[in-house]
Amino acid sequence: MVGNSINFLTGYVGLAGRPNVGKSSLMNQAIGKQVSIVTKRKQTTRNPVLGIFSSPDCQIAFLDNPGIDFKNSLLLNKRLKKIAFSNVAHTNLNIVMLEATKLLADDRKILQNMPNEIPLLIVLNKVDKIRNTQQKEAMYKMVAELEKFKPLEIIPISVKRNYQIDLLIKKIKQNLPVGEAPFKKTSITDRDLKFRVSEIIRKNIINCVGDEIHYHLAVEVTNIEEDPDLSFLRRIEATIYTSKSSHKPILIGERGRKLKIIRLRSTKELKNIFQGDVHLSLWVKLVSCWNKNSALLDNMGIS
Ligand SMILES: Nc1nc2c(ncn2[C@@H]2O[C@H](COP(=O)(O)OP(=O)(O)O)[C@@H](O)[C@H]2O)c(=O)[nH]1
Ligand SMILES: [Mg+2]
Repeated sequence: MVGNSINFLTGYVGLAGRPNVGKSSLMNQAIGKQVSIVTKRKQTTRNPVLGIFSSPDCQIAFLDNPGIDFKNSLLLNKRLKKIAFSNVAHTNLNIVMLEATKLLADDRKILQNMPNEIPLLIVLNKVDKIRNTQQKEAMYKMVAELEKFKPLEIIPISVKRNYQIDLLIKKIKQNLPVGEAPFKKTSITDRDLKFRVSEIIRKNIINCVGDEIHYHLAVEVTNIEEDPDLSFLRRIEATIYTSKSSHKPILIGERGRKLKIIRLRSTKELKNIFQGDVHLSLWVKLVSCWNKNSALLDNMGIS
């Protein structure tokens, strides 16, 4: 336990918003490590990820949530929406993240559905995209409209440019209760290694394939084993599930080329995490309709 001082501030902060607004990026930036994966694609975050920010006088447990999409009616998506809303129902403080350049119907719907009794900060991310006076004025108008949701504050930030992230942390801190740190100071997430490894592999797949394919795949790490004979080389085995037979050859690529790129890129990142050598084996397996299959989604922790 750290921080048993009476001045120590700590609590859970929920991150909610549309897909792709930059929730996972913010959490990673605040913590200084890749805790939650980030890509250009929607639906990158499926399982909520807890990211822990520690400083000498506070500990913030960020709950990074899947993006909320009211239009997509796939079972996977309905579950993601349910998970996100239930995760912001028991926090000390919530952040709804929007893009500074646009306020969409889904943003308003998310704000309307946030629990009234939990303090709210609204964060306008990607201000680096605001280039002219017109866009600036549009943002001011947006701020005026957002006041009706009664946030504690509306804070413009840019994760990309590291603009006002420290200010945001300060505002979060000011609104957390006094208490003992729930996590070790050195912990950055409560997720286990298998989950973190599977997410890194999934990120590299997403970066190598199109949207249509990434919605239909999942990754499971089946084994992580140290080999003491080979200077503690780690052998990692993972299966990539796809729900469409036509996607299998695309994932594997001509003469296995695509899968090789995915394997090499993932291995490089995993070596950094483990600070040592890694041998990664990947298999691709067809499991029809995993994203519509309630039992399989339960297995993946998406319930
Ligand atoms: N221009 C710009 N892009 C950003 C910023 N923050 C995040 N992004 C990008 O937005 C995309 C989605 O980010 P991600 O964190 O995965 O969003 P999430 O779906 O809300 O978790 C990624 O391509 C990020 O690099 C920012 O401040 N400015
Ligand atoms: Mg995310």
